[in-house]
Amino acid sequence: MALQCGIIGITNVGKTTIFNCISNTKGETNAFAFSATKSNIGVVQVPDKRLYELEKHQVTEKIIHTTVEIVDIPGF
Ligand SMILES: Nc1nc2c(ncn2[C@@H]2O[C@H](COP(=O)(O)OP(=O)(O)OP(=O)(O)O)[C@@H](O)[C@H]2O)c(=O)[nH]1
Ligand SMILES: [Mg+2]
Repeated sequence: MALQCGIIGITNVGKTTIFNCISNTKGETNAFAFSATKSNIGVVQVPDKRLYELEKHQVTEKIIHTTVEIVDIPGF
């Protein structure tokens, strides 16, 4: 895991909506303030074409792309 980041902000501004767009996990969105009580944790894949160029110079058994862990934190 290369990087972790959190989405923070006041309640009902669309944090979970953004989280659902970018991560592989789906959190519950709601039109009511303070609806979320738990954080949602998801992983974003970070494909990088440059790894294939590097592999031409240094052959590897497997190419593993990095990921970013993203945490959707309940609103303040
Ligand atoms: N008009 C509009 N509504 C939005 C947008 N993004 C989210 N919403 C709506 O706003 C409401 C709250 O969205 P959430 O993503 O649940 O907000 P949140 O910040 O995660 O809320 P908490 O977890 O309770 O803090 C939902 O009804 C969404 O459909 C947007 O860009 N525009
Ligand atoms: Mg939320």
